[in-house]
Amino acid sequence: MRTHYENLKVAENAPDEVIKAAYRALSQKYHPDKNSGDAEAHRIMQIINAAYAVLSDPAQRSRYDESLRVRRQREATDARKSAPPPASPPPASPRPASPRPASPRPAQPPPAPPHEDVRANARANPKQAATAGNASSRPDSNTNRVLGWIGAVIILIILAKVMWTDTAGGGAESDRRSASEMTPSGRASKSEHFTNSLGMKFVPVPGTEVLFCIHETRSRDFAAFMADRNRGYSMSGDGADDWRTGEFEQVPVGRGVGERAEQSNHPVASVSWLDAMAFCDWLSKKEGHTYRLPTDREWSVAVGIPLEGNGAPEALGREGIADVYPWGGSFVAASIQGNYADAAFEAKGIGVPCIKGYRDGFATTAPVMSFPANVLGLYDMGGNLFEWCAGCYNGTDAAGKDRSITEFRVVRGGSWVIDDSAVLLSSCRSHDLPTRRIVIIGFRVVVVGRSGG
Ligand SMILES: [Ca+2]
Repeated sequence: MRTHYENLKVAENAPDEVIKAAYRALSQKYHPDKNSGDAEAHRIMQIINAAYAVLSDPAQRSRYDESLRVRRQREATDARKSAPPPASPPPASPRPASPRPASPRPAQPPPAPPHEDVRANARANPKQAATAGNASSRPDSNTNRVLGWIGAVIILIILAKVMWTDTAGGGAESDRRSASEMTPSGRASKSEHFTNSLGMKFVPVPGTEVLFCIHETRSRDFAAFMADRNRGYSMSGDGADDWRTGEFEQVPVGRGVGERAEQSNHPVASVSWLDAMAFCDWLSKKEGHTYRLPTDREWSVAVGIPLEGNGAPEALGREGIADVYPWGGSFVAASIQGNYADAAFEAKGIGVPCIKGYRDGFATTAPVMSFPANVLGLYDMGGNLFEWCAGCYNGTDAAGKDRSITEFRVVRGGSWVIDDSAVLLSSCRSHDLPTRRIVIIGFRVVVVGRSGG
C-alpha cells in the first residue's frame, strides 16, 4: 500500500513547505478544471487531497508517522517469521563483495586464472622465443603456426594485464589507473574544462578521483538520452513525462516559459535516481568514459566541506555543520548567490514562505550557471535543484527515526522551493526513494578521471 508521502511524491522527512509545494504541483496537474470528465484524474485528486489533509496537519502527521512505524515493524517481524531457513550456499550479501573475499583455502589448488597460466608458461618455457626464431628455417606452415601461437600468447598477456587491473588492483589504485587512461583531458583545470560531446563541462575537484560537471544536468542533455532509440532504458511509470512537461503554479519547471525541454539549459527535474543512473550508463557507453553520480563524500568535497567525518549522515548528526552555506558563512547571502525560494517564488501567492529580502528572480528553475560559481568553478551547488547522489542513505531522518537501510538514496543541495536555513546548510542531507520523480530533484554527473587538480 502506498503511503501518503509516496502519493505526494515527497520524502518522509520533507519540510512542510516541500509538502505544500508538492501538493500544489500535483493538484495543478490533476485539478478537475484541467481534467474535466477524467475519472482517473478525479480519483488521483482525491488521493492527493487525502494525503495533504494528513501531512499538512502536524498532529495528524505525527500520528500517521507512528502508524507507519508500527506497520513496518509488524511487517518486518512477519517477514522474519516466514523467512525460509538459510539455503546452502548462503544468499549473497547485499553489501558489495570484498575484492578478495577471505574464503577457506581449498584442499586442492584452484585452477589458475588465465593471467596466471600465461605467466607460468612464460616462466616454464624461457626458450619459446628461441623456438620462434628458429622457425624461420622450417616450412611456412610451421612458421605460421608458431607465429600464430606467439600472437595468441601476446593477446593472452594483454588480457591478463587488463584482468589483473580490474580484479587485483584495489579500489584507489584502480581508480588512479582508470583516471589517467580514461580521461583524455587529464590536464583539465578550473579554466580548462574537459568538455564531452553534449557540451557538458567538467573540472577537477581536488581530494577526489573524479571531475565534476560544473552544472546540473540540463534538460537538453537528458533529451539527447531520451531521443536515442538505442538507450536501452524504458522510462516508464508515474511521472515518466514530467521531465518535459512539469510545472508549478503554471510556471514550467526544467525549461523556460515558451521553451521546449529539448532545447533548454534549465536543469532537468522530475527524474528519479534510477533515471539518472540510466543516463550515466548511456553516457558512459556513448563517450567511452565512466560517468556516474557523485558519492555523498565527493559531493561534500565539491561543496567545500571535505572534513566532515567520513561523509556519511550518521557521522555528522542531524545538526550538520552550523553556519556553513554554499555561498559562505551567514544564512542570507549579501548578494544573490543561487536560486532559492525568493520573492519571485513568493509572488505566486500560494502562501509558501520564502527567504525574506532575497530576490533571485526565478519562481521555479533557473538556467544552469545563472549565478556565481564556487571556488572550484561549480555552479548551483546550493540551489536550483536538489541533486541525487550515488549512495544509499544511511542515517536518521528529521524526526530522528533510523533510516539505516538501503531503501533510500542520498539527496544533496537545495532547490528553488527551499527557504529553510537548516535545509540550505552545505552539510544538509536528505533522502528519497530511487523511483521518486519530483519537480525539486535533479542530478549532476561526474566523470571518473584523475585531473591532477
Ligand atoms: Ca528563486
